[in-house]
Amino acid sequence: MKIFYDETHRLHNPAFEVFDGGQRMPYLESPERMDRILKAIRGMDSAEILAPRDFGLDPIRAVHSDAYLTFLASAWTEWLAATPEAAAASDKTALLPATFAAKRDQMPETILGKAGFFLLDLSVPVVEGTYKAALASANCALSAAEAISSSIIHDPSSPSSFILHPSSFALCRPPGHHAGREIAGGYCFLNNAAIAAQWLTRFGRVAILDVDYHAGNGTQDIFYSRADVLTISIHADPAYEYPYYAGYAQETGTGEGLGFHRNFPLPAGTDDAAYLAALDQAIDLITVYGPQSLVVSLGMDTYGGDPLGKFKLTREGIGEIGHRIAALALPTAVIMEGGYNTDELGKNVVAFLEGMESPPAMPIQP
Ligand code: SP5
Ligand code: ZN
Repeated sequence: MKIFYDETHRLHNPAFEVFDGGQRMPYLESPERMDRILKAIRGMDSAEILAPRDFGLDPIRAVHSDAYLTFLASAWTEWLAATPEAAAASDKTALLPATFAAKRDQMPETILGKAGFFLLDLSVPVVEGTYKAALASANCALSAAEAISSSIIHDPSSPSSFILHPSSFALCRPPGHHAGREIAGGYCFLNNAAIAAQWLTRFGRVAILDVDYHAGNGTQDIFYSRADVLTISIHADPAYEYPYYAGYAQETGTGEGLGFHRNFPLPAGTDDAAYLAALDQAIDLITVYGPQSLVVSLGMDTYGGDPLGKFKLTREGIGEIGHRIAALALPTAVIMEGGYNTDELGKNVVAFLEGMESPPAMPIQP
C-alpha cells in the first residue's frame, strides 16, 4: 500500500489547547502521534512510504474560501504585529481568540476579530507553522487520491465494474474532518478528506465514509447540497459529544444533496458489535450509491482506551472495520483523522490497514 507522509507537520506544534472548564492542557493532537504511527507502519511488509507531491492551491481553493485561506496564510504574522506580548513569548503563545462568531455576515478587519470568525473552538490555536503544516497534510491526501486514480476505470457498459481496487493511506496531520469551507475546528484547518474527494470527482461520483469517533461536521457542511459526493459519518452522538451542533440522524442533505448525507450517531459505551452493525448499514448505502471511488476519514479515537472517546472498540474490531470497508472493492484513499491514545495508536492503525488486506476476523451479523 502507498502511504504518504511529510515531516512538515512538525511545524504545527502549539504548546496548549483549552479544555472544557477553561483548563490549559498540553496539545493532544501532537507530532508524536505521527511518530508512533510511522514506527508501527514501518513494520508492515506491504507499506511503501512516499513523500507527497505539491498540488498547488487550486485543489484546496475548490473546497475552502479565498478569505479563509488568506486568513490562515497571514494570521500568525498579523497576530505578532498586533500583540507585542505575543511576539516576546512566541514559543509559548498562539493565536486563539476568546470571542467567536455566532453570526457570520460580517468579517471584521482586526486579527482577533478574524480569528473569532474563522475558528470554531479552543482546539485550533494558530502558530507560526500551522498553515505550512496544513498545506503539507492536504498534499498527502491529494497524493493518496492520485495514487488510486489510475485504477478508476469506468466501463460505460457496466457502470460498477473496476479492473483494480487498490487503496492508499495519507498520514495527515493536522487532521481535517472538522474544518468547513471557511472555518477551522477540532484540531482541523484544511479538510484533507474533502479536498481529496473533490479532486476525485473528476473521475465520477465519490463516497466519503467517516469512521472517526467525532462527527465529520466540516465534511458534512462542505458537501451538504451536493449529490455527486455521498457523505456518511458514524460517530458519538453530538447530543453528548463534540462537535455538538452537527451530526444528528435527521440531517440528510439539502436541495440537490437531499439524501446524500447520512449520520449514524451512537451512544457512549458503543462496542464492536454495535459499531459494526452501524458500519454495515453505512456500507449498504455506499453500495446502493455506486461510487467510482471511496475516501475514508479514519479516526482511532473509537478505541476503548482513547482519552477523548467514550466508545469501547477493540483492536480486533478496528481491524474488522478495515476489512469490511475493503470488501466494498472500491479504489479507496484512507485519510488519517483523530486518535489520541498515543501508546496504542500505531498498533491500531496497523490493525486497520492489515484488516483491509486480510479476511474477516469476526462474523458479519445478519
Ligand atoms: C480530529 C479530531 O478527532 N478532533 C477532535 C476534537 C475534539 N476536541 C474536543 C476537546 C474537548 C475536551 N474535552 C476533554 C474531555 C476529556 N475527558
Ligand atoms: Zn475525532
